Amino acid sequence: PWERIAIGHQACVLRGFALRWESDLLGQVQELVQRAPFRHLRTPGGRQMQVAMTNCGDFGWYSDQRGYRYTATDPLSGQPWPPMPPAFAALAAQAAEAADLPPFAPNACLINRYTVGTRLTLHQDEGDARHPIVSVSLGLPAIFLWGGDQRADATQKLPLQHGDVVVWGGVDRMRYHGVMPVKEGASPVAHPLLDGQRINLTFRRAS
Ligand code: MD5
Ligand code: FE
Repeated sequence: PWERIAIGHQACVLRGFALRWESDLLGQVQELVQRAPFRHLRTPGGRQMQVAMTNCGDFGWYSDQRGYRYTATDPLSGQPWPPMPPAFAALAAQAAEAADLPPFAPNACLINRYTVGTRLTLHQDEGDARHPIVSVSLGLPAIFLWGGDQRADATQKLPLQHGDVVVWGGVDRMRYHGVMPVKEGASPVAHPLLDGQRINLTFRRAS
């Protein structure tokens, strides 16, 4: 029981799409963060990010004073990022299919953690725009800011809830976007990982 809502030419929200994977996703994230803990990365400008991050898959998104890039190993441990759990890859592939996009096999999954008050300022994602991005929202709701191809373009506010999946492809892939400060609230499901937090999984193809 999920619903598809078009939000652009090649972007859509799949409301509730991740709910049937809920317990699998939460269990896997909890295991992953034991091997590769959440941490606050630094932007190339030297600022510590409010959102805490970790990764799984062949490549992980990383940022420090030297710039941002995808790495095959976790700089914190020197070990490869934990493998992407099969349930993650399956969810991302099925979401792309539900969005009528070509087969999508992500090799990078960025895991973002937002506590109350945390926001993500307007930015543009780099990367291979031939491949879509699939993003999964878990825990506290958030308001996603969706802009245009220029930073100064007007933004739309898009509420995202626990279990929602958004797919961005093609012409919509390089639009500016961000997340408004996450508000306090009761998590829609009782789980230690979601206590006062929003978790976002972002699936990409890195080279
Ligand atoms: C989040 N994360 O909710 C979002 C979900 C990030 C990030 O933005 O960079 O980790 S992914 C939202 C996204 C990705 C690619 C394109 C567009 C939005 N878009 O064109 O709007 O933590
Ligand atoms: Fe982004």
